[in-house]
Amino acid sequence: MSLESLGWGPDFDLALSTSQSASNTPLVPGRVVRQHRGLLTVQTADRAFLARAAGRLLHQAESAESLPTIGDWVLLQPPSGDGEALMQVVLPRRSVLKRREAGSEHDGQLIAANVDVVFLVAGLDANFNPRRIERALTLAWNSGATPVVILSKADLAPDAAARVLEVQALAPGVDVLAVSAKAGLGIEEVRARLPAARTGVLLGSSGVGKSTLANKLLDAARLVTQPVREDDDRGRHTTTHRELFVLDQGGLIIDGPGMRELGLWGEDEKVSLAQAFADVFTLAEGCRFNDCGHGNEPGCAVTAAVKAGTLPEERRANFEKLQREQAFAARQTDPAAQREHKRVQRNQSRQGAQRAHTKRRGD
Ligand SMILES: Nc1nc2c(ncn2[C@@H]2O[C@H](COP(=O)(O)OP(=O)(O)OP(=O)(O)O)[C@@H](O)[C@H]2O)c(=O)[nH]1
Ligand SMILES: [Mg+2]
Ligand SMILES: [Zn+2]
Repeated sequence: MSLESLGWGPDFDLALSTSQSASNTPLVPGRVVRQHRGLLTVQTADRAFLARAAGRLLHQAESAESLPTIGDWVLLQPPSGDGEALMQVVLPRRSVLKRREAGSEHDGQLIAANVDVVFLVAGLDANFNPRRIERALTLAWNSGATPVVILSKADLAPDAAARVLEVQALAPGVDVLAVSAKAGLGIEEVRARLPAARTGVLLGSSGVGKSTLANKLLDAARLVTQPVREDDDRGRHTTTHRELFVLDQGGLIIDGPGMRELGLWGEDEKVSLAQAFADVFTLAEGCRFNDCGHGNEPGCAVTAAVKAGTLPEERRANFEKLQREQAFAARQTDPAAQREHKRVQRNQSRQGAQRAHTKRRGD
């Protein structure tokens, strides 16, 4: 198996020669193709190794985010006998997909590295929720990869075409595909986005059909799938590890467990929020005040668009919610933002008290 067939590109050549010359033991390049809890499998040109991070790599890591994850290119020191290989170097990533760790405001949890396309999968069944797609898009833009929305189980939706239009309105400039793995619909359109050496990752809640689609792309039932529960339509978290598969056509696809929540965090999201809500940002340029909250402010162009029916109210509300979430995340790390938040809160409670007072007087 050649490294090219695993997605190796010329951009890694330089990184490799630099890292090789800095090391005195001969290291072997390979890609992390399977991740089950802490256990990684690395595929090299010759064979697959079970691998763990070398002590040096663990010590040098600035955070968990610098440790190897699925899709990473690493340099290995092969074991002398049957043991595990040691990962000594993680090559610089072309892209990295991460989400906020549940319960933590700081650490991003890595989902995959060096992906070119993020397939956001949402089922066209009872669980269909465009708001969730909007959130996931922000995360995808932030990764450096290109998002593509897949509306799966299209065979269950008589109005699939209308849903596609609905999601297209939420995601300007993003491809939205109606797909049915069961009926074999839209599969070629997914395939077309994974030419040789390009890596895609399937992202979405448990039970939306990620593994079923991956199987279809692989043309073989190699991945475990399971029916969703009848009563609540929720999946069962069938897939418990992440794995990278090479398709016949040469593209690569990563399947993994479903995710309950795609948290947002950190400063970088400002960029992705601007991309995911480019239409709202453009409207906001027309607001009278620079710090317009797009609520009841006079001269607010966003509110005007909602009233005129050109911007759906839910989209405005979701934009506001994501902005709030982001501001919250920013406050966790930025003292100036914390002070500003306290100041605004104090003003608000003072105004609230004044209003209550005025009202009582008016009674
Ligand atoms: N009707 C219909 N059902 C589908 C389709 N694709 C998948 N399913 C069903 O949806 C259920 C869940 O599919 P999986 O592929 O296991 O879902 P998953 O996203 O991999 O779930 P996790 O591994 O738990 O994250 C299974 O019963 C599939 O048969 C489809 O195109 N149409
Ligand atoms: Mg699965
Ligand atoms: Zn405004």
